[in-house]
Amino acid sequence: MKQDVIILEPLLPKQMEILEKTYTLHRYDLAADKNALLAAAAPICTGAVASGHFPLHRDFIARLPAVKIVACSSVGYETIDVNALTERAVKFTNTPDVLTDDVADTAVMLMLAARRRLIIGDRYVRSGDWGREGMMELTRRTAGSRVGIAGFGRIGQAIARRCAAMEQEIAYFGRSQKPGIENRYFGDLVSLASWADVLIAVTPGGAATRGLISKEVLEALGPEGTFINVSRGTVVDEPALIAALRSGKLGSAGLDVFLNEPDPDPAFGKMENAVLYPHHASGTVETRDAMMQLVVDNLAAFYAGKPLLTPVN
Ligand code: 8YV
Repeated sequence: MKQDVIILEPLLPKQMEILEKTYTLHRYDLAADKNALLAAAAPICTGAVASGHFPLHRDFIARLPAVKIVACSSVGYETIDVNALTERAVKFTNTPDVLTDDVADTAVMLMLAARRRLIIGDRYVRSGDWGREGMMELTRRTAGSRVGIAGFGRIGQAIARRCAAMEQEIAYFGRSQKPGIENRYFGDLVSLASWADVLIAVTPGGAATRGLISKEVLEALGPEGTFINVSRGTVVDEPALIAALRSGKLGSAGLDVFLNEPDPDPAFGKMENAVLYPHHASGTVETRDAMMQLVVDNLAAFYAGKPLLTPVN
């Protein structure tokens, strides 16, 4: 007897094909009348597929009384009320580890691109300015510079390993100092930003980190400093970031995430000192395949009564 699973956010085609063969799917994501689909699916769906962008709030969870497992296709899940799931003994899984390298690579890519003005340089060659104007403006060295990492979990530490290979001096900020970590710890972000040449935000999203990178932090990083965000748009005071970049109080930025995705503030598009990326840090064939497969494998483990691969609660 096939289990009934509601698809709130789809996976990639390869994994959707596996789900279609294994379960009876209820495609909330495709439904024209979502309320009607929810009403029909609610009594029978024991599983749900979501992503860290789907607003799976308490009231929505209450409309899925039969669900016992929610498998999420992202590592971040601040839009999902895990407490509400746990209160109902609903298991929840996400996709840690498989995207760590890609996100860490993206942070380094944005750091180098921002500090060495890669996009400006590319345009300088393509436009013929190089021939007309001569040498491009000098940029800033990254090797040997000081990098502060806000959020020192798996991704933060993977970034640190990459920065160490570039002989950067590394310090970190977090809720508390991590035992066994040799890197310098700062208990407050303004001090870390004052110390650093580069500040990389890689904390989780959500209410606890909203506006963590404040105007004061950005200005402490300063006119020669670089801010990198591979976390969530909510983590930084975005109006303050725009103002600091415009005024030159912050030197440059490399941004993979924004407050308003997929239509970020148009001010960013007018900036020469910001390198922009469309929330694509995990956007490789290999990583997205691994993330989607984790969703499939967690569901299979749950229904087989086996331990979940990547449980959150
Ligand atoms: C994307 C991410 O959200 O996993 C996360 O938390 O932010 C990214 O990996 C994910 O790839 C879905 O778009």
